[in-house]
Formats: sequence, structure tokens, C-alpha cells
Amino acid sequence: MTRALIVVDVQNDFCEGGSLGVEGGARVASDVGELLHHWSRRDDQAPAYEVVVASKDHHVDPGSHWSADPDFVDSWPVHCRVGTDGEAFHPNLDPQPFDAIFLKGDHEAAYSAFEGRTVDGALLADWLRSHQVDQVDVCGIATDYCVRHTALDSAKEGFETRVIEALCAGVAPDSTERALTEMKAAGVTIA
Ligand code: VGL
Repeated sequence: MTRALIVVDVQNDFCEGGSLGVEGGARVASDVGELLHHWSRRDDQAPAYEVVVASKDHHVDPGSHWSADPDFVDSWPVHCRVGTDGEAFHPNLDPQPFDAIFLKGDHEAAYSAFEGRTVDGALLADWLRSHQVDQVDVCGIATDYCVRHTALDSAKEGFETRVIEALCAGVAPDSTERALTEMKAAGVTIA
């Protein structure tokens, strides 16, 4: 069994103070940072991941995904614009020992890390398979959007998939509850 951790969109714009700040985002960033600290030291508390990767929302011009009058379902305030501080990983996410980073959404909405590519053009599913990964843990922001889509795609791609709820933050309580139910129904374990 080879397990990977996918850290989804722990970026400034999705944390408190960002343009699309999710409550609990900065806390998720520091909790994931602590886990990565143990992982990179390979110490007694290190989680058993062979590889850790991250995704980033990475928008240049995503069309109607950005709106001056967003509905917070399909359209959103300007966020994660390439070249801005909002697109950067949150500073609480420390260290950042990622084996690969998958960038998504240059010119469209992209909620799933599986839509992302490395700078070399590798897609996440191919990258995981080439690293013999068969089990995936997902954490990050937001539970009801990018974590949800990432976990559903992961299960669809055939990876045994688990979402670490304590290391996620959602946009809204209702949609977060619905997302957890939908993920469970798709065979994802909520840990
Ligand atoms: C996200 C809303 C818009 C997310 C991305 O990362 O969950 N949410 N774009």
C-alpha cells in the first residue's frame, strides 16, 4: 500500500483576510503545517505518507468564475490571481515539503486537484500512479468545493480515498454537510 496526502488550496485568499476567506482556513493551514513538520522530520508522530502533494487555485482569467456580483456557488469574488499574494500558500502552511504542486484553473473554474498540472504538465492521477500510489488522503480548503471535487475524482480514478475532516474548512455549514454525505455515498471515508 502506498499512501499520498493531497493538500488542497491552502492559499491566502481562502483563509481569513483573503478575498474568499473561509472561517477556519488559517487554523487548517497551521494544523496541516504541523503534520508536514512531523512528516518531513520522519519523527515518531510522522504520518505514513510516501508522498505529499498540493494543489493551488491558479487563475489568470477564469471567465464567469470571477464576478463583481458573486453568488458564492458558481461565481466568486476575484481570488487566487496568478502573481498576487492571494495566490500564495498561507504562511501557517509551514513547512511546504511537497513532492509536486498541481496548478488549476488558469482560464476556467477548476474545483478538483485532478484538473491541475505540474509546471511540467503532469496530471495528478498520472503522477500518483507513476508513484505507485493506491491510497489517498485529502485535506484543505474548502470542504464543500475543492476538497469535495478532489475526493470524488480521486475515488472515481480508483484510489482508496479518505478525507481528513479535522484538517478541512468549509465555506458554509449546509453545503459542507451535504458534501460529506455525497462523498460518503461515493465510497470516500470521512476520517
Ligand atoms: C474554491 C471556491 C472557488 C475552493 C475555489 O478552493 O474550494 N472555492 N474556488
